[in-house]
Amino acid sequence: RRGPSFEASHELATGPVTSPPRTVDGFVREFLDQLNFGQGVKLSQSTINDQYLALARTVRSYLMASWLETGHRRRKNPTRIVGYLSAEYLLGRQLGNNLLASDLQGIAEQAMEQCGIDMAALRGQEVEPGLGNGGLGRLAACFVDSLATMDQPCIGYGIRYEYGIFRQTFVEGRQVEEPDSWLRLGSPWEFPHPERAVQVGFGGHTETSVDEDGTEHTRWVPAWQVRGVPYHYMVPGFRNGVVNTLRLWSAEANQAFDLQTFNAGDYAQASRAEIFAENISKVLYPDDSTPQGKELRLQQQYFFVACSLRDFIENTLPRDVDLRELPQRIIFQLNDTHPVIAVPELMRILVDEKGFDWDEAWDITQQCFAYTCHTLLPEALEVWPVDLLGRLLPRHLEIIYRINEEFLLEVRDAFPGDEGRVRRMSIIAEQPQRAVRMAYLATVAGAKVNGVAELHSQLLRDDVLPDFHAMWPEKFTNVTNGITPRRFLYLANRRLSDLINETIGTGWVTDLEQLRQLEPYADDADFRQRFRDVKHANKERLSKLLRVRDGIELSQDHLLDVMVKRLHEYKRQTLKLLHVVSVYEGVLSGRTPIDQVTPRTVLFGAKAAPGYHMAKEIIFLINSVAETVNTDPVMDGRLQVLFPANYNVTLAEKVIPAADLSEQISLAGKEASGTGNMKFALNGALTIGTLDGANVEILDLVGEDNFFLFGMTEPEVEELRQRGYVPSSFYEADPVLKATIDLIGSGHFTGGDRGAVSAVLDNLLNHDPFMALAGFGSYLEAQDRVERAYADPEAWSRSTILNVARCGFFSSDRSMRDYLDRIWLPGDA
Ligand code: OAK
Repeated sequence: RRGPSFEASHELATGPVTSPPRTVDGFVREFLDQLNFGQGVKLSQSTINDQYLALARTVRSYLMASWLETGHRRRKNPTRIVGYLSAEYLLGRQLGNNLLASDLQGIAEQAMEQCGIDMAALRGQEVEPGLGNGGLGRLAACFVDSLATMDQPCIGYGIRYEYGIFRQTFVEGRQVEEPDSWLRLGSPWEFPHPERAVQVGFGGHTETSVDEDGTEHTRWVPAWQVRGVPYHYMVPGFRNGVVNTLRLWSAEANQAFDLQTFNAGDYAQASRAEIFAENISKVLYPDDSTPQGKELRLQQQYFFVACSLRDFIENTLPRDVDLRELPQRIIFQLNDTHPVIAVPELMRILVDEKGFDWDEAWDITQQCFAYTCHTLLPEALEVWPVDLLGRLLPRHLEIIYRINEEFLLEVRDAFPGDEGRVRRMSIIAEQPQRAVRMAYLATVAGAKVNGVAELHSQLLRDDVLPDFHAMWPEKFTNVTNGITPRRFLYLANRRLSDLINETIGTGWVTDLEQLRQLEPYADDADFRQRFRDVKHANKERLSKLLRVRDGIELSQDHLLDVMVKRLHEYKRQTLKLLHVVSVYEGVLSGRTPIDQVTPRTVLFGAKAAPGYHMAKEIIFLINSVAETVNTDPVMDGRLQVLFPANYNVTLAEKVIPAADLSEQISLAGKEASGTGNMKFALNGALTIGTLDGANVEILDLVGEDNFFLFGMTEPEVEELRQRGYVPSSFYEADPVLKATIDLIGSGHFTGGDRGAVSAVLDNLLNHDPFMALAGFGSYLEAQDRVERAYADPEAWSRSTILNVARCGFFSSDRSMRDYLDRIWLPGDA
């Protein structure tokens, strides 16, 4: 299609692949080619979807040469590469990011204009790949972005779910989940590679034989197999000619297996087998940090790590590399415990398939894995019942038992006579049922174990894995999370980026600490005005979007107070709601004159796990309060509660740059890190928050004058729990809290129906596991400070600018540096 020169270079396969010319005309030509030959339509007859697909494929064409070149360079230069194993990647839309990375935004816009096409409409056509639940999945996406930008070799391994995180709608205020069929209109960013498919076994039994030397050999005989087909995604670095690969696996039925059944005449069974296999990558489990212990989930986990290990060892690692050198070639980073079954899988490959003896295999395995923990909630720590695991992966269970046996010998050696410790540390839990503790397995096998913020890593050492820390203190380290400045500042907040570029240049995009140079401008009245203008324009943009997307009106002149994150009791959306109701109740009861209410819009965004009853009740309560407060004339429009449905990465990119106030109000000691907190601060919102997760580090960096701190410290929380926490005593002691809760309890927000909100209220008054009532007083007091500060626009702007200037630390590039220095390539530093 590109004429003889392209054909020739392709045919000879000697020189580098050439990209289309980086001109508007070159772009238009490639685009029209993609439309005509890729989509099979003429421009005049094309739909928006045709145009979007052609545009995406055009951008792909420009990145292709870099992709091939990067692969070539990596193959020539053998180093230790990162195999990031993650069950989730919450990528967000690809078009804008890839245009930004390839520096084609300007050209593409002009090209589309030349074709008479509205580029914004094409952007809107993309359905984001929502292959993750929340923080953990989005972090993985930020990390692969940073590694590409830093030209670090990395393969991201994961699952190509046919359905990502559900689409949330509200029906009469209640969450309804709809399937997310993100592939329906085409998936221009992926490259299927059926020729690189691998086989994955399940079930069956093990057989042991003894050879002439009397050595035992065990072999796993699976009962059924599925085919894992890799789909490759480009992960472009920021304008550096690097494109790494994200390799997501899709499960397919095995033709051979099906055909046998089919030929035997059992058609129904043949198609059942197909459905069975394809089910494995059908849908993302929508539970954020609450594992369900479902068999299909374990199948997903094993499926993708088995594919990934097979792919790396057989298809990526050069044939001539001795497997004893595996640790010099790969480090598999375990993104929480979801991929931990990779540990016995690698042992199985080395011992059963490659003939290594146990000790040597274990030595290799221990150098090939590192483990990141992303939670502190005990209920989030994955355990797999041994009967389930043994049924699905009998050989792996044997291997886990052996790992545990040898590990417990080590424990007895280190702590003679301490059988209590041995029981506590066993990888196998005995109560309430025999089960494998995946976090323990990961800790035993991993060369390093890290938490995701300073406080989290400390609690991990002291509270979650103290025995392991006592045994191997050097194993434990911290890497504070980060976010990619490309997507969450440059792409999401073009106006602020332009202002920054004009002021300090563009170096910050790949070296975020350069934002420090903005500090002096906090005292520059002209700069502050421009900073406010940016915020105002971002609010306007959000307001337009919400009008079209949700039919919601956002008031321009309100303080925009935002709480967006998964719905979880520990995150305390109810505390935010209690604040809202208290403001309303104050006016309703005459305690607060209406002209003393700071005009404020509270914006929520949150999905609840479909099986998490309490979370869904809280969503209903938020929607109920919103409806009443928004329409009650007594408030004179001064308090608005908005809850656009289906919060996702795409919406985050519009909401975060518009926010004034960032709500990070989890109970201290519960939020491992948080990453939304970083995104808001970097976009010039001030934080109201507790000393939890990475809030602690944000506060340290931005300073107490530029952060609204409230609430108990983690030790204070523990102390209160020890003393015996009685939530109702807070209710009795605080008349404002009492009036607030009584108003909800009266049925005021639910058309007089008191029962409709009783589950939430009973829980708060009688259990309140996350101490919302205990936090209420100090939270309200902090909100007062917010309003006083907001009343002084110059001082407020100064603080927001200092937040931006001092948050360079939270670049995921820095996180990746830390992983490289502390975990992946220690000694190279
Ligand atoms: C999900 C499933 C199991 C365990 C943890 C998670 C998870 O999403 N954790 C979140 O990870 C983020 C990235 O490290 C943190 O910022 C959040 O605090 C944490 O809840």
